[in-house]
Amino acid sequence: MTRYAAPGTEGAIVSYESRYDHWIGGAYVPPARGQYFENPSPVNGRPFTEIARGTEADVERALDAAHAAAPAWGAVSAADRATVLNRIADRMEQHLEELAVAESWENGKPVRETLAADIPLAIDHFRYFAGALRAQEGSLSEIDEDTVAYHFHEPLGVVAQIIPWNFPILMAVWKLAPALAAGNAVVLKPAEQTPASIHVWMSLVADLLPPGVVNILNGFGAEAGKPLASSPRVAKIAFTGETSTGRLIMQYASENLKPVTLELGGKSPNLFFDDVWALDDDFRDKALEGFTMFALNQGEVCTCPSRALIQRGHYNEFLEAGIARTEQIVPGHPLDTNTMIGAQASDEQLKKILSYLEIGQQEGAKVLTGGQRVEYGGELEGGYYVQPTIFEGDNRMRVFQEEIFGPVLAVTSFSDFDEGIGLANDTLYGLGAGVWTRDTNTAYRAGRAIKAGRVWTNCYHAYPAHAAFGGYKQSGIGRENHKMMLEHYQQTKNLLVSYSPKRL
Ligand code: TXE
Repeated sequence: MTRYAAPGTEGAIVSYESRYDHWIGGAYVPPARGQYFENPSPVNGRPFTEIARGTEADVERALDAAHAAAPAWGAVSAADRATVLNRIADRMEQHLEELAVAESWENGKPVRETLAADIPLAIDHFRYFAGALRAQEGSLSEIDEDTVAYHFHEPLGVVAQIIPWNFPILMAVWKLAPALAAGNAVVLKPAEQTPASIHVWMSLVADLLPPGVVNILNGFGAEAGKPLASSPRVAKIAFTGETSTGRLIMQYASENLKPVTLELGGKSPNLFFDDVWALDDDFRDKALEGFTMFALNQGEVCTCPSRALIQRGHYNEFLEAGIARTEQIVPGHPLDTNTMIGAQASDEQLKKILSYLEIGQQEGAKVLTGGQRVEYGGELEGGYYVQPTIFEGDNRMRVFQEEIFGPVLAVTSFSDFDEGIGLANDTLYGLGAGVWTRDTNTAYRAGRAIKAGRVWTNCYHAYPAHAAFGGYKQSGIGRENHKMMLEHYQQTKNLLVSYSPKRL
């Protein structure tokens, strides 16, 4: 077991600046209005740095820098752009622990996850898009024997990216890697709850990128995000966040007819068919692990498997074992490598989760385990901690229908395939889902029948760079990850050429 020292204390491996301005054109630029806001760590609720409060004037400055940098970056050869991406990955790998601790301290998530998942996945994302770019090809259509239509990929130019607070570095990288690979310059706005770790990342890789190719604009949604997403000077807006914010982003973009990709909320079902219990112990064990995944990242994952649907044949046994397994999740200090559940990302999010713990009980859902805030003393005093909680109820309840974004699971049963799929699809959302069965026919039919962009089958919460990720229904528009993302950040140029010596 390792216990990393908190930033600012003796032996710490990451140090934050006491203040972060905007990162624009390869340098720190103070906010036009001179205002800053405090950034607390969820670990103890205490501010550890202050952040520039961006407004429209800052957005314009960031866009000026991005426009100045975009043509030259777009003209860099694919091989050289790929080399830059690979160098960024190498640099991140050299500083893996530092980035992991920075991310945990700012977001409250356990360092065992940032060390093993968040940062390695981000590193791999850069490497994947470096490779995908090298392998990308244009195409040609033979119109007739003397006429050819060539199709080229061109960068969009300057793109806006607005990200949330649940995976600050990984969400930034999911958007930055394909956009940079495709030859664009970026203005990225981090979430106001977690703006600092992306600056730790930026300072580590700044020398590898030409100035102005990546600009980090700090600030709040309405003050900095809105003018960015409303600007006619961006060629695309990529957004991850709440569904209602996604609707606003689309409205802003429609004014200037700009394309959007939206990665929004979810209420993902996790279906356990009867044979999971009847089969061998190893598989049962794996499924139980899948059941507890609702608490991963404190439940602050858009694909959180927040509804467990268990087939009736073995409902009681499975649920009992699932509760026991959930109670083994180790809570504690996020910088302790033993800890499996850390702090919620913000005070606001903590309050939202606690309000749902009350709502669930008011509407008659039964608490099977958890249900309380955890208040530690000492170093963790003032932090935002919640027990993993399981509600039993029915799918019409609010705790089954609304995105809580905390370690809160709603459980119910189903009798047969059709009822299970009906319950799985009875939600406004369609981002993720899980299916657990060894019956290949059931697995295939369930996977195809669930209206969600990703259905994990006999696994959950895996996010490889080369699998497409995104939502059906109100969970979003477009995809992230996978080489198809390059085209989300490119224009298609068609040259239609006649080689015929004949007159028209
Ligand atoms: O999201 P917002 P919030 C869900 C989750 C959570 C809830 C609220 O249920 O409890 O949303 O979180 C920027 N114009 N998800 O309030 O507001 C904002 O500054 C432009 C699911 O944090 O959507 C931040 O950078 N930008 C989700 C980003 O949008 C605006 C992850 C996300 O904030 C803006 C996060 C505006 N008008 C929350 N308003 C997921 N799908 O992963 C806000 N922003």
